Amino acid sequence: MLVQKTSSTLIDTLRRRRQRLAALINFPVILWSGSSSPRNYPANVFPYRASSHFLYFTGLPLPNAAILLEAGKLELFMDNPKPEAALWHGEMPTPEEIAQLIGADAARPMAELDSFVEGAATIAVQDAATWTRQSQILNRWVLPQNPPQGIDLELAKAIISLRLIHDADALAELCQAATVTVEAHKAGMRFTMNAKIEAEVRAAMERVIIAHNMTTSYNSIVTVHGEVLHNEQYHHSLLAGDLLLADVGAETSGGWAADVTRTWPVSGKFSSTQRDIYNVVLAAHDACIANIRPGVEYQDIHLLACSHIAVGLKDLGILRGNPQDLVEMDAHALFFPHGVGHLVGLDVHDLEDFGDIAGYEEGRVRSDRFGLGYLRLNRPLRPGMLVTIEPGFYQVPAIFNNPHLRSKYQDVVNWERLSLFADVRGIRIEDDVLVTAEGSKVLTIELPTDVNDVEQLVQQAN
Ligand SMILES: [Mn+2]
Repeated sequence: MLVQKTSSTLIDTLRRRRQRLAALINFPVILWSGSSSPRNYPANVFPYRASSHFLYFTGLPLPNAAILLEAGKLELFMDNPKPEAALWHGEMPTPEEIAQLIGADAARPMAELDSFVEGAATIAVQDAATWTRQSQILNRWVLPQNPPQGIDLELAKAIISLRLIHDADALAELCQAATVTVEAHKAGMRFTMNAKIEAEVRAAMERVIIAHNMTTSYNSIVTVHGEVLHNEQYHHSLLAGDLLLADVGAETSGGWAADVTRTWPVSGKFSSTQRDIYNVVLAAHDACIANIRPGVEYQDIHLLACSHIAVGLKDLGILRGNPQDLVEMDAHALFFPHGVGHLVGLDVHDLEDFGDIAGYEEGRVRSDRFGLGYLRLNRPLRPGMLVTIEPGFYQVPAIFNNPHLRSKYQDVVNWERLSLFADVRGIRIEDDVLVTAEGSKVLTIELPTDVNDVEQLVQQAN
């Protein structure tokens, strides 16, 4: 069977989602699922991932399908599989059977979609075959790189307002992704002392995810070069003095993501310099989480992390001056250049297909400050939002060797003192935090952050 059976509660959830959408807009919506992209010839394809907006309203990763949403109704457009497909792919459910699984009001062949496009809004799907088809059938450009306009923008804002706040079904899936991700990280820690290169630890972690019939929600980062923020190489040897940074998250079959980072010593024991910096990052992480509650500005959470980093690095003798002044001049960003986190949901950087429309409250734009420009979320927090908290410390050569930055911050950094911390190239500690009515709930709380607990897990080598 192509698709797993859906539960009756999911059908209710899907109905509620489209009724809530209908309450926000007064025009029809057509959402395409997307199609798989070929590698070297049409039948050898990259792993297929349905569009998240399609998944939100159908719960199923159907390829080559579209849905019409109008006044709370759902119609599925999908062709019967070609008769010869059964040879390669097995018996497939009919569109009518799939329509029943997702509580759709009708199933129609794709060719009929043409007669429903009048006045319909849509959202561009990333794969070229699909956005080309969207543009043809709607007779206007629908391009993933263009910000939505007109009714497409109205639709985007309506969907953002729904997807920002997770319902019970979404939360159940997000918790599953978080639980499996925690297990994957524990497996990675326990395997490290047996591993010779990064790839072996990655395999131990992804094994857990794959064994739960999940996928990774983004390309795993498992590296002894944590200072390369999006390092996707796994060939480096693990040496006794190294820290290993692992940013690995699971995605459920319904598409819901987790995003977690831990940093641990390859030897099972942090050096004193590694421990000192780790505890600075951990203090920032803990303070941010302790302050998450409805109404708090996410940018203030980010600035709280910055100020903990500044205080901690000043206490270690790495930064000089008044911590508040250091944050105001963005000196913390020499070591913590990215934002403290982002939205998580059906995507790991949830809703970022709309640029900053989702991440930034209406009327706000990105700052051009060195210490704020990479902040991906700038809204007051509301119950039901899921965000990451992921402060870090990195020694990035591209930053330290930048002549402009080097001269601007020449006097506030004790470079000689910093050189004693050469065995700390990159540390990040990242958890997934749900905003609740009372405050917050850390979905990944079962994964230790404390140095002694982390060391103990690594030392449990199997
Ligand atoms: Mn993240």
